[in-house]
Amino acid sequence: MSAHDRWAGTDGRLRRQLRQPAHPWAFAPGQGMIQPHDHVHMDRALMLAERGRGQTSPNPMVGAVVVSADGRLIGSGYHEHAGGPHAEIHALRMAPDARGATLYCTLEPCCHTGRTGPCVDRIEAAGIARVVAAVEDPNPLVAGAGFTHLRAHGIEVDVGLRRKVAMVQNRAFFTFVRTSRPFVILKAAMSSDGYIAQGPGVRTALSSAASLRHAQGVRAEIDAIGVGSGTVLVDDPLLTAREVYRHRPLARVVFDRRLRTPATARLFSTIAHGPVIIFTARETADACPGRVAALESVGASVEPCEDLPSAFRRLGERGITSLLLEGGAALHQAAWDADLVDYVQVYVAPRVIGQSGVPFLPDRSLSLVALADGRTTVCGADVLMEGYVHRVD
Ligand code: AOF
Ligand code: ZN
Repeated sequence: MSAHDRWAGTDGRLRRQLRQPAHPWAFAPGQGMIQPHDHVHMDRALMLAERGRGQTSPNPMVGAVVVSADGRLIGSGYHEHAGGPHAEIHALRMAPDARGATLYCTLEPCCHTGRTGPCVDRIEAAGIARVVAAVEDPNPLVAGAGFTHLRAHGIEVDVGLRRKVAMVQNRAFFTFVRTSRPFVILKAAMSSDGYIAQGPGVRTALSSAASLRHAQGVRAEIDAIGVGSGTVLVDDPLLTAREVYRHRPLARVVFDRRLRTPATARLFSTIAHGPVIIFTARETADACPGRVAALESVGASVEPCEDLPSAFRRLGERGITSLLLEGGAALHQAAWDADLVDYVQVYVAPRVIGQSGVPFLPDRSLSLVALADGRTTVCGADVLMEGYVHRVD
């Protein structure tokens, strides 16, 4: 095996990702030239978009900035929550006279009527002369038609400035719109010799307080947390976002083919935090109507389902754009084998468990150092290693 093959993982998956050709929307300037100040204004729009993090699902985070012909910032805004005004509208409302101005936006302006009207009409009516957008909207109702509309009305359009940053910012939205399933983060806590528990069914606390706090931060912005029934039986987790700000409901999903989840699980004491969805095999649901009824009586929604891909699609139909897969080992392996993992987050603890432990992804087709755009972060005594399996950009 060559050094490159070792670096890129053993199953070719990451290699395929990294060898993808440049995206056709890699920077495409319009009639004008991109100037240094364009980057500054787009960065401001990206920062504004960030204020919507965790609040806008299933819609994207979007920021917008209006700059007058003589270079003054005359409007800015961001998308605050799904169903509310789009970022462009907030920014234009702040700028009563935007004739001849440039609008910077982190996503292509929309040209359709959804819960709100088309932004392109408002942009045109405001007399905007130029639009600089980071990236095309993958929504099939838009998908380049917003740019076409603007150009057809004499507005100069530049696309692709900070494209990658904008796509990563909205990685859940891009994955959700393109694949009709959520962006999936596989999360695990692992010993330094590669084990996630001391033995099957043994509750093993590995993470430092700093790692636990970091993980709560992820829970604050995700749409759903997923676990296997084994994790419910062994850990009896609450699966809530704690000590972080979270306004929206958090969906909790149990993958439970055999319907082993007890109606007495602590999870059902937290229904006020968000729905609990239990995916089970159709045969199990048919054979055990009493168990289904017991789970439904404590607030669960029991959904018969063929396999993991169809369960993930069902979550997409519910508008769940991101899913944090917390374990256990069987669920991680199933998602990995079905090529449904987009991003991996592993908190590596300075502890050795030894060969009697439960290994993390035992087929060893995942090499943490081969993850794309990989990052390491110190979390107390632990090191968080994370990166992409499927890049969005
Ligand atoms: C947003 N915020 O700032 C922009 C969006 O249902 P609607 O009318 O809010 O439309 C949602 C779609 O509009 C969304 O999926 C995306 O394609 C486009 N742009 N959406 O929520 C915004 N600019
Ligand atoms: Zn819009």
